[in-house]
Amino acid sequence: MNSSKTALILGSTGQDGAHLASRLISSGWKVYCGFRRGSGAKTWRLQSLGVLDKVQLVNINIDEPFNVVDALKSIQPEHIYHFAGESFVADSFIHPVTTIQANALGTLHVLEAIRHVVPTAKLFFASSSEVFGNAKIGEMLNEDSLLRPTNPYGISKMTAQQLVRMYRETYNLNATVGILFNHEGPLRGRNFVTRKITYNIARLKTSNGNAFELGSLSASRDWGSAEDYIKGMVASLEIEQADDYVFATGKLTSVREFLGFSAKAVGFYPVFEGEGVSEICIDKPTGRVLARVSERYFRPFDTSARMGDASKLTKKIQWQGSRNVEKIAREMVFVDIDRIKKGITNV
Ligand code: GDR
Repeated sequence: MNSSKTALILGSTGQDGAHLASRLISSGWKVYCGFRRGSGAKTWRLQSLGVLDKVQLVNINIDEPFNVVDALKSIQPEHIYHFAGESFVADSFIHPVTTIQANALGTLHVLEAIRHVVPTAKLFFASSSEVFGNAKIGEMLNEDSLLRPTNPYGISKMTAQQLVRMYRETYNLNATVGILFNHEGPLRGRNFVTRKITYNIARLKTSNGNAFELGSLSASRDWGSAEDYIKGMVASLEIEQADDYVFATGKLTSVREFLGFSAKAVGFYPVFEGEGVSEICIDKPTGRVLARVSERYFRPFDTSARMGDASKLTKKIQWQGSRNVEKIAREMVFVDIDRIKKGITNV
């Protein structure tokens, strides 16, 4: 038990923050959950994991440098996990300035505050596979791969992770970078494609509702489990020396396949007909249309399929995922069915 240790999670109201808070609480940490004013209502994730009354909620806006300084002075955390900022890639085309400000400048504020207030604290910074942009087909991406982001979100994360490295090398901060490939679970927001699919499949299974719309069904991602990745993040901060680590499964799955897994899990028999924007997903025995493609969800420029090589992390902490993508889809769709049955519609 680490009963005397204190952790601060910046950006604690999202999927990762909630899983992390739960994990740290169960290991005896005192946990401060930073959230931005306005996201106060989004404590449903912490609540659903049963930790809302076990953590200390603290209003921290990383856009305000002195706000971060004051928070670190009063909390004096030993471990800091930085998840705060913008996380929806598609929106970053619409809000490029906000994205760069929140993710790049916000991270700089966090680094400066750590350097001045708690220079011996350990930092975990959640970066993204979007820093790699369009990799070559079949390339396994690791910590040394070329960074060539193709959207404002990827550029903001690349800038932030380079700042973290610089502070590690220049000021000797114990700052670790996690380059996280997509990671999913029932606490995902509905704007991300996996949860959009499992929520809608659950809705269609439990009602006579209409088909839902998706963007490109051929888009592929290296999808892992959020809970598995959180386990790896906590373990990576137990390593004495800070470093960079890729978190990935090394396997690609298309949106079409993820839809298929989710639909099959609840007893549909999904088949795909048509091509491009005319493609539809049908439940074969009933002919019911489950999903359609709509140009509305196409991105100005979608990042190509990328796979990560997590062997560095695996070697260091014997880390490995416990769920494959089919299992993740199944778990998510059944949680969504359960929520609908209980009348929980606002998550
Ligand atoms: P991503 O996740 O952009 O990879 O970023 P998202 O789930 O939004 O998209 C994954 C892929 O699915 C395609 N797609 C759709 N996406 C959404 N959101 N909605 C749709 O209807 C839809 N149809 C097809 C997308 O084009 C894309 O190819 C996630 C986030 O968690 C980031 O914060 C994180 O850094 C990266 O993963 C790694």
